[in-house]
Amino acid sequence: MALSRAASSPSRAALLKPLAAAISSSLFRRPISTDTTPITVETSVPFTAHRCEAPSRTVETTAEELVGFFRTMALMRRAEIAADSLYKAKLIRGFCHLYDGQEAVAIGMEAAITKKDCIITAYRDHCIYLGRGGTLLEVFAELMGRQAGCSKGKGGSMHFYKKDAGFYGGHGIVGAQIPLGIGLAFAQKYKKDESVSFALYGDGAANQGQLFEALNMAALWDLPAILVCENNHYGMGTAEWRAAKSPAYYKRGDYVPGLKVDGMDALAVKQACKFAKEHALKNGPIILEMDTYRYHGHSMSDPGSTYRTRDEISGVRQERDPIERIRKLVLSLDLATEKELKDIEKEVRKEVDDAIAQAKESPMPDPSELFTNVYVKGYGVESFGADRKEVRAVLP
Ligand SMILES: Cc1ncc(C[n+]2csc(CCOP(=O)(O)OP(=O)(O)O)c2C)c(N)n1
Ligand SMILES: [Mg+2]
Repeated sequence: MALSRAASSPSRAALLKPLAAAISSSLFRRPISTDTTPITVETSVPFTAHRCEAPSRTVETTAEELVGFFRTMALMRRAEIAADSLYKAKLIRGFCHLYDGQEAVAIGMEAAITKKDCIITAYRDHCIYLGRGGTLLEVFAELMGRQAGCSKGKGGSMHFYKKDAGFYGGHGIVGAQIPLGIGLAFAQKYKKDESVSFALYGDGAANQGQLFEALNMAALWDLPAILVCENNHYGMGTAEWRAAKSPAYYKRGDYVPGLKVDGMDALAVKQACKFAKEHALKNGPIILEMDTYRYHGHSMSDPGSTYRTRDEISGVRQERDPIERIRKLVLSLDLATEKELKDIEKEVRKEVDDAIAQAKESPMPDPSELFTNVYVKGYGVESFGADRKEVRAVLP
């Protein structure tokens, strides 16, 4: 299997360099995922800073955290691959944007913050939702338009929310979530609740005017806002170099500090988000540019190979894959065996399959529920079937 071959390559094992000299031998190793002995690891790529001091490349972690990262990213990856199959089987309809390749951003961010901190993102939202504690059942039920979905089957792929965990969506209009995220930060500052808001957007969205308007207000009022540009280097079929005069997105806030981060390294993401949270609470907004990559096309209608080469995609998989990097680190630190990691992958595969089976059992929303939480009541709105003739529901 290509993935395990890549994992055993010694040259790539050097991508993340363990600093700790005294690493426990396998004989004395505690059971995986419970060992909280501190381990220090140096990120392979330094941070590049704009108008701020870069944080240290030395990141503190534990076996528990690293194996947890591996498990959660493997689960996210598996879920996205399964969503691809469900889409092709026509069980998921409409829009669907997958996150495989970008998992380290979601999990590194979560490792640095709490659920009191808010997150808002665009339409590539399934794994952000899982990172906030959403369940696989809620994900697949929502994707297939079922009642057990996180938006009761009425939002679909682009409209996942989990307000009880500070997740405010799931937005389809490119860039529109950025001013909303700044609004969340405004509320946090107003209520003095010492938490921050992460507004995620893509490299394509970074060229939009509303980002700069929102940044101005955030900086003017020192709002605790962290703007995360997930730079996967492509918009909708357009390479960043065709769309952006300056692709240094971390610098594009001008007067707003920024940091460029290896977004394929979960520990670098964690370090950057921890730094950004402290910065934002003290000084106001900061931009984090996460250098990342998406393996799938932009959406399900994009094969993803017309504007980039297959070699480029397989090169990233071989050299920078976020899951393989953690696998190599865990193995090189002797925190788990290859078999233990393979077993984790088997477990998550089963979890995903079980969630899909359960989601299929969930009924479609009742027609009487069609407008609930969608339209304001009292306007007599009617909904028609696919033939556009038969009225299926009327708003009370
Ligand atoms: C205002 C607006 N313009 C255009 C679109 C169509 N559109 C959807 S995604 C996208 C590209 C965005 O790329 P990027 O911000 O890099 O995010 P990525 O898809 O790479 O995560 C475009 C043009 C839209 N949804 N909204
Ligand atoms: Mg992009």
